[in-house]
Amino acid sequence: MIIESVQLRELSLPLVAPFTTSFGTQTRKQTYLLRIAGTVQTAAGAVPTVGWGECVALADPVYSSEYLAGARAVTERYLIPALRAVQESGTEITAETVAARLEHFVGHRMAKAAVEMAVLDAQLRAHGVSFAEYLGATRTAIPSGVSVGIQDSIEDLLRVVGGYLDEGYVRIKLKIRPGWDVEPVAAMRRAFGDDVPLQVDANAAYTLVDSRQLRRLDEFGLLLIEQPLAEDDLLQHATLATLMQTPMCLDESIESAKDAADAIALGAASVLNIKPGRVGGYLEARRIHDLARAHGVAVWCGGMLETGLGRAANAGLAALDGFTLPGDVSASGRFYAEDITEPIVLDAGTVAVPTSPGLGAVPIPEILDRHAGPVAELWARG
Ligand code: OSB
Ligand code: MG
Repeated sequence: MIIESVQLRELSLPLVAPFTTSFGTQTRKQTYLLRIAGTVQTAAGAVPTVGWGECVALADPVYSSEYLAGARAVTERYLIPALRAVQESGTEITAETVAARLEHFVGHRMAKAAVEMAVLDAQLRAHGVSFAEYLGATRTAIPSGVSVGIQDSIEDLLRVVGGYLDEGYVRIKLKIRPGWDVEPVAAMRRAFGDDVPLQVDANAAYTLVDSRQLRRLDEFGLLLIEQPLAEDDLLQHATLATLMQTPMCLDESIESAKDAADAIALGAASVLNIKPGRVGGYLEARRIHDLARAHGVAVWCGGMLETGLGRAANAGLAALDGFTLPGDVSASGRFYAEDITEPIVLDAGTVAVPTSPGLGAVPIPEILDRHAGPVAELWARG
């Protein structure tokens, strides 16, 4: 495409309830959106287009080293100027080349992913192609799971989970940490039976020394345990996987297809959580899906409390064949009383895969204005 402008706008949305994980409690979703405008050459001529990207970095560097203000800074100072230099040298920017053009900047995958997402959205809109179609997905709806934060009491947990099951969510993921692991899982099984698809996510809160405690989870027939150990503990995850029956799943440890290949080769994971932002974008996410599928490793789509924009895009990705487990792509209402797009809804335990061009969602201007800050021009029309 020929890029004419790039704008950035910060956004802060209240959560319907606090969300607690082993690394902290969130009461608001803070993010920024990128809006990239330009033209794309198609068979019908030059088509004006707009694309949206959403950054999944959390406000603080507690899930990964990235954090929102850092992602914004690297985007303003390095990523957008680098793309501008490429275009001004006479080379066209395409969604498929964004990652390569930014590769010399180390890390900052969530920041890069937001840029690629916006270019891809703009490009696909101009061509009239949906995200799912572009990625090669064929499913029209995806089963929807829900990630349940750490609660103040078992009683609260059972009430919250009961509500989600009543809404129709087909899989429950419990956040765990030392002191909140076997007891809530056992209570879940007592209250709702052994047939509810159930998994746990530790967000790197344990060490191998805790393996005896973690093994106690084996008796509950969990689908998987997600990221019990630290980000860089691939080898230790491989060891833990031999000590437990519960399938080992990695989230934080996987930042690229290369990481996924290493994890599979080491036996550190038999399941992967794929989050497009964490791995630098939807194109790398698809490569990880393809790699895992070739190895017979199941994948599912994780979430980062995305707004309707990221949620719509995730639904497109999760429609690929290899996403054989329900993901954390839940309805907008799971986190937000008011989403910035038309809300993503739950229908008989599934979320529809958007079919309109691009991501399949756009911000609603009046709602965005209520929750967003001023527009920053990162690449002004000129
Ligand atoms: O580990 O999957 C995680 C949210 C923020 C950071 C990390 C994680 C999560 C979730 C929520 O579990 C997933 C969602 O968006 O529903
Ligand atoms: Mg996780």
